[in-house]
Formats: sequence, structure tokens, C-alpha cells
Amino acid sequence: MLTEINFDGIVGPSHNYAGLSHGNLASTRNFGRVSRPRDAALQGLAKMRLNLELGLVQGWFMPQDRPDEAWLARLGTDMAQATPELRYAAMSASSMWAANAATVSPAPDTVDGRCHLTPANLVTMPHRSHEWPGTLAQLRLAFANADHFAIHDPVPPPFGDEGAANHMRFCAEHDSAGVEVFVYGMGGAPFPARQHREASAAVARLHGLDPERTILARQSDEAIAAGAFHNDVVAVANEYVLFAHEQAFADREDLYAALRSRLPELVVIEVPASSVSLADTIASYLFNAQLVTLPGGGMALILPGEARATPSVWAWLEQMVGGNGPIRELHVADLRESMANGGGPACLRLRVVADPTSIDPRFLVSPDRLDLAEQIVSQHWPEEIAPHDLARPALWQTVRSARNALLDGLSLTELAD
Ligand code: SUG
Repeated sequence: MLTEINFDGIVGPSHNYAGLSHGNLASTRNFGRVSRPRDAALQGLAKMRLNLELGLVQGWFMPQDRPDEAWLARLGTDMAQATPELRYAAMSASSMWAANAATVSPAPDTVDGRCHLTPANLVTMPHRSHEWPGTLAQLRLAFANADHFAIHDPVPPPFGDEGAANHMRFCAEHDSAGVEVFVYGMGGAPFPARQHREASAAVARLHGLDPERTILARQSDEAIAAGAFHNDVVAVANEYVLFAHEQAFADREDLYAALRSRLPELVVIEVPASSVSLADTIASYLFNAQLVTLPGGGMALILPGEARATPSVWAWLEQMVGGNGPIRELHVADLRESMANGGGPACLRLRVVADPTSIDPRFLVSPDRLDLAEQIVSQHWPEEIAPHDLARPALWQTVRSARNALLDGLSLTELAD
């Protein structure tokens, strides 16, 4: 049976605040702060447990090998010699944000009836541009069953692709044919538009989508300029529901009309700027919630603690769930370590609609496997990392052996360096 499965990236042991993402306000603001990798990973695992408790199917991806010496070697350097910028980039744990790992088109949408996945090239940010080989290796392992899955190579540069964070799928139910919306950026100065239209169009072609059921929509320049470096900071979709800020899209009426003509049951829940400003939207990550269908019916939002702490946002949400709409429940997850780098609940997960039995079971999560991962993280992940620690060879060693301990414990040693 086709089910939605959320695959979360486990926060890697090198998680740190290096201020690497221009246009991501949290990343810039927290540059130089001391990070807490162990807490960060435990917070992420606790979110996965919450999803399990809600009766959802949960998967995970492993942290990548850091420092990425192979990447530095291609640049003619190594950790000892590299400039601080390259050293930070080589140590980044940014693959935790699995919404940027790939774009996924489930089987009911594609011409060959398989689920198609394309890893994102992430070329706009140097520290993320070397994630895709490690991502591709995991996708090839987790979704090796070629009767069910097709895995593509990333779109070639210079066309920037940031994956599912800029992709929304609408459908009556997860296992019925969808309408896929690819959101690209073009303006947004002084910040870069990280998702290019040409990359979105390429992914749609590669996945064999029906052009009639594929929409390319432009993100509004003001959203990017306000700090929405991905569409999933201002909008989220689930089945027939679009939950979005009024200023998310350049031509919102056109988008809603295009969607409605393809999916008459569409429900748009739009938050007006007069209730929640773009600034509060970015600070709270209201739309970076996971919007999920509960097994008993009805939908729930899994929100970051910052949403509850932002008065305009929480007031709006309480009023919404008090009404008669499709979103019935609010759940809050403490993700403050990831949030301080601009990564909320939805950033940490990649949605795949598939039959769980067609997936390598080592990538699926159970309460026991969560216990095991928590134990390994508690024992091996560094408690704290300050920016100057990133130059210490002892930390490089700790980070490598922590990841290897996790891969050993979860029997995923094929991924070891
Ligand atoms: O790409 N932050 C990530 C956050 C990604 C959030 N993902 C989604 N919205 N789907 C980024 O900007 C900061 C790393 C640092 O500064 O050390 C960072 O890469």
C-alpha cells in the first residue's frame, strides 16, 4: 500500500554555527555561537518519535562523512591547510535538512508508474554543494528496488536545485494521481534565489510528469528578500490543502486558479500579512511545519517551539484549529538547535509516498531503533562545538568515529568512509 513516509536527516556530530547561508537570517545571526550537536540530534530523534506516536510511518537518513576531505582534495587542499571558509564548508552538517536532499515524484504521478527521485545539486551555497554524492549513495541504498523507484543524477550546474523544499504535491489522497507544483525564485535581492526555474523544469521532465498536472510557480521576491530562502518557509501542502502566507507567491491568484482547475477539492488556508507579518513568519517558521494526515482522519501541524513563542502566530493558529477547517491538531517540537541555523520541522524531512515494504528496512524507524540511535548519539556526539574547534584535528576524529559508531549500530556500514 502507498503511504506517506517522512525521512528525517539525523543531525550529524559536526553540527555548528558557521554563518554560511546568506539569505537565511538565522544562519547569519547565529554565526559564531557555540553549538550543541548532541542536543541537536536528540531533538531531531524526539521529533521522529512524536511522528511515530501520531501513527505515522517514519524513516531516516544518516549523517554524511565529515570533514569532507575528498571534496577538499578536489580543491587542492586539506583540513590542515584550508582557508577557514573551506574548512567550515567541509565540516558542515547541513545534510540534516533532508527537504533539500532530493525532489520526489510518487508513482501515481509518473509516466512509468515508479517513484522518481532526483538529488538536489545545492550549487548556490558552497557548503551544501558537496552533499549530493553522499545523498545519492543513500538514495541508491534505501530505494534500490528498481521495480518501484528510479533514481536520477542531479541536474547539472549552473541551474540551482534545492529539492523538495521548493516542491509541493497536491492530491485527493496520497495514493491518487497528484498535481506537482515547482516553486522557483528569480529576484529577491539582496539575497540569492536558490531554486532556478530551469532546474525545476528539468526535474519535472526527468520524472516523466504529465505536463497538464505540473505547475511552475514563481516565489515572490519579497518573500526571498524577507528571508524565505526556500518556499517551505512560507508555504506547505498536504493532499488537497495548501497552507501559505499571503505573500508567498508572485502570482498567487493564478496559482490558486491553476490548482483549482486540476483539483476542485483544493482548500487554501492563507494567512494574511495583516495577521502575521513576513517578519513573524520567518522568525517563527509557522509554515515550516509538517502538515500531515493522521491515520484516524484529519490533519495535524507539527510546529517548532518558536511558533508557539510568537504571539501573532500562536493566536492565529489557535483560532484556526478552533474553526471547522481540515487542520485539527497542533503539535510542538523543540528543535532549537536546528532552528538556529534556519532549519525547522519540515526542513528536516523528505516526504516519500511509497510502499514501506519496497524500502530497505534499515532506513525505517521503530521505537527500538530510535532507542538505539539515542544511545549512540548520547555516547558519541560532541556536547558542544565552538567555531575555533573546527580547526582541531581531535574534533575531526571525534566526528568521524561518532558517525561510524552510528553506521555500525544501525548496520549501515556500506555508507562508512
Ligand atoms: O540551506 N542552513 C540551511 C537550512 C536549510 C533549511 N531547509 C529548508 N528550508 N528546507 C540552508 O540555509 C546553515 C549552516 C551554517 O550557517 O553553518 C544552513 O546551511
